[in-house]
Amino acid sequence: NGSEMEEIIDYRNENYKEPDEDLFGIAEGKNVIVLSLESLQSFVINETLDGEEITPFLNELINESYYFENFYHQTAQGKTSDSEFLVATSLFGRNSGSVFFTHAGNSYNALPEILTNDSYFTSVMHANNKSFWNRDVMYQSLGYQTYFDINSYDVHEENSVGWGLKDKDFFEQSIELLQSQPEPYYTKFITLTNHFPFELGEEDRLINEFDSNSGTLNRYFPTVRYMDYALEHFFDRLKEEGIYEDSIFIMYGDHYGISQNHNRAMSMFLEKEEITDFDTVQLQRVPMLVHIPGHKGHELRETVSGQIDVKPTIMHLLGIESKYDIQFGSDLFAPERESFTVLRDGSFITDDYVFTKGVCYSKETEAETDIESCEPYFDKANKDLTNSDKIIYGDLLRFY
Ligand code: GP9
Ligand code: MN
Repeated sequence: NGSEMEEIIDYRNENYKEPDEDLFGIAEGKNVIVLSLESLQSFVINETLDGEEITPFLNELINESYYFENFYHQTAQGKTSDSEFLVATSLFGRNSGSVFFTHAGNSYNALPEILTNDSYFTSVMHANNKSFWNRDVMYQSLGYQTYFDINSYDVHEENSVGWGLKDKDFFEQSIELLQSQPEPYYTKFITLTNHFPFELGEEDRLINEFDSNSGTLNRYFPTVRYMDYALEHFFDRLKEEGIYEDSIFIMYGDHYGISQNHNRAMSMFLEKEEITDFDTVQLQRVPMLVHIPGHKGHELRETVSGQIDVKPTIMHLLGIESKYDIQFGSDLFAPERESFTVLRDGSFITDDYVFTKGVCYSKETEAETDIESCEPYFDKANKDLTNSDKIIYGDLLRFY
């Protein structure tokens, strides 16, 4: 109702952070290419397996990008769809089920809608059935103009593995679709090959499997390596076609690929005695890159952040104010941003602490510490989640 919304607006205003003046509008009028990277977690970045880099292309690209090394996924059961929702709305998905199914009819004022109204052409490219995750319905609520689903791709046995079209073929076939769009465009790509159960043909295996008791973790490395290879090919093709220079790139891992069921194998790979609850939270980090061709200021950023922060970040890079938009994240580049993020299960992370399952951990010692150290953040963590939930359950943005 109205007064509930007033409170939420006040909360939003208190938490709003001004953008960095030097970056505000830096990508105005450029194409925006968003890459949702299936099941990619940060623990593989700049790591090797049997002496081979797992993500050689991304490791290089990170040096020419803003790379957020403490960026967390905030998804729950809605997996990819939760990540899409977080990025589009700067609201949290549900703590169970998927908001893509339960609240597809709400008003959202989502990023695609904002950009469509700002004369962008907005689309999603993903080689799956359009109704998967109820995308065909939800994408309309989010304001996408077009969804290039499996029917836009030539998919057959030879170019498929696991869940469907292989990433390299997906990107290759997407070039033509990109070129069919009016500029500037905002287009999100959702990759597929690095999806559980991480199947891959022998011809695409560029790195060994890991050797542990978990076939899942073992197979994860070759499929991550393949996705990295497909991305490299995509960037090469974008350069060849002259698309690269006129675009900016936002790339992130959508959610974890390796669940806690594989902790023993994971502890072998990380060379740790065991995977603690602290480690489990830290393993929820996913890569996040902002790559602006020709830009000189690219650097590593340590700010603790999450998918909730992507919407204001993109808006500000494109020169669009976000002050009057209801959001629970803040611009990753905002000079005054608070280094903080809350996960959907209520765990939260700051520069110095990790709170999870009722325990406060010091990042420095990785051990339990006084609960008092985490207490100052309890209220914010709780309000971020509950206010966001109120908006979704009450469809409150229809009043705004
Ligand atoms: C399916 C793909 C994978 O279209 O996005 O979904 P997920 O299982 O990761 O949520
Ligand atoms: Mn996914």
